[in-house]
This record gives sequence, C-alpha cells and structure tokens, in this order.
Amino acid sequence: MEKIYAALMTAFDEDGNIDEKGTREIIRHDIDQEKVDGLYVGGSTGENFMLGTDEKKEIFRIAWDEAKNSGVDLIAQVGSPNLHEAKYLAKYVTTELGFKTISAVTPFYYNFSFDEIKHYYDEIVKDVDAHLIIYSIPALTGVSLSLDNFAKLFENPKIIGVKYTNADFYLLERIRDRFPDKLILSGFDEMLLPALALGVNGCIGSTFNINAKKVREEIKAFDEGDMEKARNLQHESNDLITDLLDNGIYPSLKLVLEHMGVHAGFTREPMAHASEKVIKGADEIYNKYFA
Ligand code: MN9
Repeated sequence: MEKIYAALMTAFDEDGNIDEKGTREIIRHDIDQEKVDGLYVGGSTGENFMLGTDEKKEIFRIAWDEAKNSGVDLIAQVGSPNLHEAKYLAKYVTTELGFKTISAVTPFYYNFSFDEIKHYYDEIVKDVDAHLIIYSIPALTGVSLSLDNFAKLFENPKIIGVKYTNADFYLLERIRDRFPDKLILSGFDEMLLPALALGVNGCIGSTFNINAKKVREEIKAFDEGDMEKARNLQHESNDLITDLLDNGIYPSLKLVLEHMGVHAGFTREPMAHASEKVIKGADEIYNKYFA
C-alpha cells in the first residue's frame, strides 16, 4: 500500500521562536490521530527556508526525539543553496540523531547548471550513511529537472528517489517507466489520484497533517480498483484543499489544528500572522469539514 507522509509543520510562538511543546503536539497528532506512515521534517511546510542552521537542527532533534520510537518513517530535508550547511545537517541528522533517509531540495535562487546540481547532491550523500530523496518543486525553486537529469542523478546508488511536487504528469510517467526501482513520492495533495494512477509509491503533503484519514481511504479505494469511490474522496479532499489555499494554507492548517486541540501556534514572519478574516475563514473550514 502506498505510504502517507505528513510534511511536518513547525509551531512558532508569536515572535517567531520555535515552540517545542507545540511542535511535539503536531508530531503526536500526525502519528496518533492521523496515523501517517511517516514524517517529512524540514520541508516547505515546516517553514524551513526561513530558519537558521541552529533552528533547523532544533526541529530535527525534536522530531527525532518525539517520533523515533513510534514506528514511523522519518525523512530529514537538509537542502538549501548553502551546500556547507546541507552537508553539516546531513551529518548531524545521521550521526547525532538516527535518520536513515535524508532529502534535499534542488538548490535555488542562482541559476545553477545541471553539473552544479549534480555535484551538490553527490556531495551531500558522499560522507553520510544514508539514502537521499531529491526534493523537486519547480514552481517554488524555478529548477526543472529533465528525464535525463534524473537518470544522471539516479546513477548515484545512494539517491533512491524523488519527492515529486510537480503537475507535469507526462514527465512523471516517463520517470516511473524508466526507474521502476526508485521511490516516487507525490507532493501535490490535490493531484494524488492521477499520481497514484501513474504508480507513485506514496505521498508527502501539508494537508495530511489534518486530512490523512480520508487520504488513506482514497488510496485503499484506488488499490481495490474502486475508481468512483477514489475520485469522490479526492473530490472531497480537493474541496478542503481549495478552501485552505483560498484562506492561506499554512496559517489555516495551523488554525484548524488548534481547533483539534493541537497547539500549532503561529506562522513565522515574513509570513503574515493570521488576520481576523483568516481566523474566521479557518473557523468555517473546521466547522465545514471536521466538526
Ligand atoms: O509538501 C506541499 N507543498 C507546499 C507539499 O506546501 C509547497 C503540498 O502539500 C501543498 O501544500 C498542497 C497544497 O497545494 O498540495
């Protein structure tokens, strides 16, 4: 059965400091209530690219400590354009903590050449005893990888797969066909069903912090060949996702978690704090889908 990973959120206090207690509550909620198969720690949803190195370490430490005995898969996203930091974090999570799988976003901002990107990935895994999943999200990084690019990256046996956050289903089909043994984890929650149809191994998403149970049902229906049921469930999830996106996805997810008794706290500036209107919108989302 395809696996469900929550893209872990980070709880911050009003001033943008990490709230350890709240973050632990989110982790417990994902594992105990949502019953996810794993956590993707330090991704976009964790607001990772607004954090300093010590803060990134702090989140990995909290996640490892809280989840290590829970039987879930743990993936640490260590990448950024700062390769020194990425290598340092890869070492930290695999030696000081016990992560066996790391992930790294394609390096962004500068228009790195493919050779530079390949060097970045080979360097990150070189001295660590871990497997790596490429984090590809062209809409936010501006970095698109071609089929041949993936082939070159996958030549490194430590690079075992991709978190594919991309609406290009043609490329997804080509990757699935050419690399049957690599792990493909779908990254757009609203496009899970077409991704399942193309044979992904699972999914990683922000909305699975609150909606993993329905997603589990959808995957089950898909695996049993009940396409109508799977499509209805994707439709229900997409109504929720549309409302979350319209209201601002990260603050809304946190506000819905608060309704569920989870102290998910604030988003970190420069992300705006929720206005009265956003708070009201999240109340409506909670009442419509979860009350
Ligand atoms: O991890 C998430 N991507 C981002 C994946 O937040 C950038 C997704 O779960 C989206 O939030 C979700 C809504 O578009 O699919």
